[in-house]
Amino acid sequence: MNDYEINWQELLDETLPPDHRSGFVAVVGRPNVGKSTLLNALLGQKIAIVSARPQTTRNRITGILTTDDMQVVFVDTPGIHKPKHKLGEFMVEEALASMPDADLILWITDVSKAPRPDDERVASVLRAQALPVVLVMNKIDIASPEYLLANSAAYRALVPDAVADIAISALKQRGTDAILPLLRQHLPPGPRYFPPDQVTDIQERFLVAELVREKALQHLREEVPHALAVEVERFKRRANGMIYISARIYVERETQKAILLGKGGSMLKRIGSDARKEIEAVLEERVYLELWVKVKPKWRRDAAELRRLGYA
Ligand SMILES: Nc1nc2c(ncn2[C@@H]2O[C@H](COP(=O)(O)OP(=O)(O)OP(=O)(O)O)[C@@H](O)[C@H]2O)c(=O)[nH]1
Ligand SMILES: [Mg+2]
Repeated sequence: MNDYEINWQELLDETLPPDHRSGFVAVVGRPNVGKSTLLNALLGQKIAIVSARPQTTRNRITGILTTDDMQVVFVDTPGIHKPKHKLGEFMVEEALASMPDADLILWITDVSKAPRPDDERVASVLRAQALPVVLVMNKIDIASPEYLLANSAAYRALVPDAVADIAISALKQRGTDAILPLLRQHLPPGPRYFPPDQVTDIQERFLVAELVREKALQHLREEVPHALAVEVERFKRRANGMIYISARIYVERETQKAILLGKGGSMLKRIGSDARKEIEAVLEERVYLELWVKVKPKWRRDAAELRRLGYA
């Protein structure tokens, strides 16, 4: 570099305190333990959908938290489980792929329950790698005191080399304040990787599809939710200030389509209305949302379909 060139990176870094820390934090664990709930709580903003059903998250989702002296790039991941189809295999691969790039791993567990085989599966992956692990024992708000001690001891025993452990409730935001100081302690010195005002790298279209899927997950029962995929086909900002969105919901069977539609289309209407309200709140714009349902047999086992839907 010659004398006249400005090194912008150096200028930017100059404004950071000398002990600035940063890093990538993979948020991993078995399905349904509260990974996405915790990510949203830490960011103070909803970027990952949440539901009472296991296997809600299907992709890696980046959430960026910037303070004066630290930038944490969280990567929320699908729950690690024993996959039953190609979609499941993709999800588990997504979760595992978050680890080699990470500086630290947050292992989220549900301390209201004893470790399950999927927890043991996660723990064995964690023990086989050299990254610092922070054990997060979530859902203390529903953990009965008599089991809390035994369960937390059982989780600790699975990761004897963990650099720290902490008991929290992501839902009630209890204990969550202690997570950032812990991360600061264990993340390496480093620069900001993203502009300080950037919270995520997900696209609006993706978030919209996810919010539709979340509402469908919340309203539907039994096996239908897992067979759902949502594709945003049109996303247009109109001159009148409204966003026009058209999305297609895929299911695998006619019977699932019938359940999704409900009597006289009432179920789909409810899902659409809930989704529209939340999309409007998140995008802070008025939205017209149109939903369509299409049967696509066995799409979860079809490599080409999965690729098209962003699960590849
Ligand atoms: N009582 C209680 N429920 C919680 C807590 N954290 C999360 N939940 C609930 O647990 C369920 C699963 O939460 P998610 O955040 O979707 O869990 P996840 O680990 O991201 O799940 P997958 O994406 O399926 O792997 C939801 O019903 C949440 O409301 C908590 O601290 N206490
Ligand atoms: Mg999740």
